[in-house]
Amino acid sequence: MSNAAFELAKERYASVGVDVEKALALLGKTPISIHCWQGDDVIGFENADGELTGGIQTTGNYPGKARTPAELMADFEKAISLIGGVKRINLHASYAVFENGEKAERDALEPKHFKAWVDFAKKNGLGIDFNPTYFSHPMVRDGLTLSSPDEEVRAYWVRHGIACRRIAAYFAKELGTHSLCNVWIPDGLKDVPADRLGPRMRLKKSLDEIFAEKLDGVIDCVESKVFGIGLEAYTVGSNEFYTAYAASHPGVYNLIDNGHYHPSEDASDKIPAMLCHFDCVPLHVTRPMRWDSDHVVRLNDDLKNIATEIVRCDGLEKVLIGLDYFDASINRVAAWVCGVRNMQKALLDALLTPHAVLCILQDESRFTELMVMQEALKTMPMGAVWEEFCARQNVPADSEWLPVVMKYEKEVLLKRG
Ligand code: RNT
Ligand code: ZN
Repeated sequence: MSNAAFELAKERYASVGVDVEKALALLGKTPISIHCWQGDDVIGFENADGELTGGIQTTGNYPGKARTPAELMADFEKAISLIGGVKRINLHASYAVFENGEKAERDALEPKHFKAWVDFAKKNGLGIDFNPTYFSHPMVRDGLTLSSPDEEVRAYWVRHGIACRRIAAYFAKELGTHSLCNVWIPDGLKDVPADRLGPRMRLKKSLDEIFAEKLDGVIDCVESKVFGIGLEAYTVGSNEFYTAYAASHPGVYNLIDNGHYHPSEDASDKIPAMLCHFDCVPLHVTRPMRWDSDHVVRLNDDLKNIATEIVRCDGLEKVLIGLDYFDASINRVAAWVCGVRNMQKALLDALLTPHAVLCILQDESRFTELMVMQEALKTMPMGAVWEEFCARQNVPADSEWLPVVMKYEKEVLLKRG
């Protein structure tokens, strides 16, 4: 059955040179990697009352957070049933599933501790991305891991990194798709350092040790940050440090988390800059807000700019889109669904933009026409195309998915202790 609003929208887009069917097809096959950690406030399964440390924080006490692998998997399945397109799951090492009371230290994790996730991924048709967990752990001493001057600490975390890359290789092999393996460490200092070089040289050495082994299917990346809570003065893994590291180590990429830069910087502009030099640009898409870098992704200008760069730089296959936010003050399933759908809407909006036409206006210095056309495009009927996307993907429209989540909250989430 044809939808009249969609048919009209299609004609309007055709009039500015946009092929709506092509946009829908591209959106439908663009994978979004969904972070598991929104479901339980970044706690993981190592101990029930685990505490989140490492310069990141969740705030809020909304009821119903997942406490076990079974609960997190059920919640994730509920979320992805409301999201169209191709989905992946992004796991952290702290989400290892130990069976029969068996436990393993982080530096001794093995693929078998993630078999439950592989089964889950196969059942749901997901690829898996991975992150070693260098926070919320007693071996993080004085806020340091891979850059620690204490050789026992540094070596422990190097072993963790090596173990995690092998787990990522296992995901890639089992699931027949790459596994992005992302190093983010909290290492930094609260107050004015006496030495900024030493920690960075130690981090460089640690990374060289971690990345020494060649592993099929693993895409390695490093994630910088400008500061963390309690680590305001100095971050060892800064943007320049990691960008230069990635540029000088083929096979290692620089992950851009748009919440990790100075607030007035437009992180979207990093995408074309990186694409000049790298064949892959991994992203953590989030929403920074003042001092916090992890609010639920909304369809705002920052997000639209990111999607625009991905699309107009022909980056849909090169930019690996992952989300990274955690809000404990609202329904966590809704947080997932809302953020992922917003990412997709931003991509759709970018796919419905006649970039080639705009580009000619720029190159011919026709800046008045460029501005007027950019503004006119803002009121094009993207919503009707989005509704059509949801219908074709068999997921609810915007006005229909929240009741499904609320029913789940009543029947499942609120019954958790
Ligand atoms: C922290 C980084 C990092 C984490 C996740 C949990 O500032 O953004 O990516 O959010 O690994
Ligand atoms: Zn991140």
